[in-house]
Amino acid sequence: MSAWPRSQELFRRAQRVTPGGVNSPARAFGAVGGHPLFIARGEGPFLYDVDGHRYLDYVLSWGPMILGHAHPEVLEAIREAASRGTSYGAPTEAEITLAELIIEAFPSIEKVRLVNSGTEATLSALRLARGYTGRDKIVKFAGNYHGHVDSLLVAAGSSAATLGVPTSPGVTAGTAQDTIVLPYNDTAAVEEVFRTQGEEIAAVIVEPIAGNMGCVPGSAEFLRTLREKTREYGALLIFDEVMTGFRVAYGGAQELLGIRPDLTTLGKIIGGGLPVGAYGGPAAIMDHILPVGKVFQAGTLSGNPLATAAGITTLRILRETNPYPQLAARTQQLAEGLLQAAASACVPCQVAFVPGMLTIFFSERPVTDWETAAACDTKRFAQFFWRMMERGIYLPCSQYEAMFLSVLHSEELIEQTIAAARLALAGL
Ligand code: KE4
Repeated sequence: MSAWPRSQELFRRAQRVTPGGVNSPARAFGAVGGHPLFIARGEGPFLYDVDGHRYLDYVLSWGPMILGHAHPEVLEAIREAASRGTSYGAPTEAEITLAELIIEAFPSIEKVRLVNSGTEATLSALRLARGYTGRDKIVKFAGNYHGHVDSLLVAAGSSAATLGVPTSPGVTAGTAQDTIVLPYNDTAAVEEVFRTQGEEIAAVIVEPIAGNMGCVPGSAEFLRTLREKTREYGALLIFDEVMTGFRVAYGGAQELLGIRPDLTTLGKIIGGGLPVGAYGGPAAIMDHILPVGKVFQAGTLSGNPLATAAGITTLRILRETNPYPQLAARTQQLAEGLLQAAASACVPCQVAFVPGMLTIFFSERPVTDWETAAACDTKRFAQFFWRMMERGIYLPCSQYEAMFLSVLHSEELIEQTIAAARLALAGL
């Protein structure tokens, strides 16, 4: 008898009308077995499923809910905006305010264009880089995921990797031929590709701190080389900070790393749980976008009043409360506790973490790229996943995803998580 009869029933119904019963494969539980849990509501750091169970949420909508679910001020901002209508297809002051908050947080950004998802942000940034440089080739890294952009669905991470289609059918050879895929953190490979093809490269797009093969930080040497080689050969460096923007620091990974990319893509947190993406950079590059320049990009609901209200409120709270030192401390507390629990259970694990993001890898060796991530014991991960779920801890349903903390993941809740992990890892 399933502990989740209502979810089971809803999943059967969902599968009749939507491929796999989900609107994103990341939610499919494909790598852990069983069926997805259907959620009734979220509140603070908790999710409540349709069968009445409560979970401490380490997915947080895959990153956006850094303030926790149903934050009263965010909800009030959405309600107030909605009372004046939901979309006008015309400019509003809120779009300026959200852009100003992003520009203030990211010194590398002078102008920003709001879109509706991280995918739209990365596909737009790529088109801009190609239009600006007049070149075709793009460099990306195995295990990095930048949304479902044709030219980037080559050796992609996240649910593409989880479900075994890192290179998707439907991406034409013509598209893929302009995408060069290198190993992440492989400085020599970067130097070689620029030595041989540098003049043809429009841009390098990278997750400066990868979250889509699990949490794998880029090494200082790797990222510095990307910055140097792109500058030397006139290619643009795109930091995909859809996940890390306003998460690892208010100014994202580039604030932590002290590296200024040419373009930055954002999403998730800047929408406060509503659909928002953004791409930005120096005016000299961004002004190549129509209607100032000739590179086309458009969107019916880009910068819509509800999403900008939620995003503005979220960013203002983050700016005013500066929760990042606390997030860093809580993430470290969890990392240390998980490592100790794994050692006590004699389960070989690695734990990688940065403020607000963490992954426990079931691996004998450190995970530094897709090759080492793919070698993890995903069966053990699946067992751990369900043992934690049964103890009320909701983890991302893949070894190739990161756990996220909210500002409401308290010391006490972290201790409860560690205690659950001790039991879940025992005898694994
Ligand atoms: P969206 O189109 O899903 O808003 O953003 C795509 C994207 C771009 N860049 C990075 C670094 C990302 O992490 C993402 C999306 N992240 C995944 C989770 N790893 C979203 C979850 C999902 O696909 O359902």
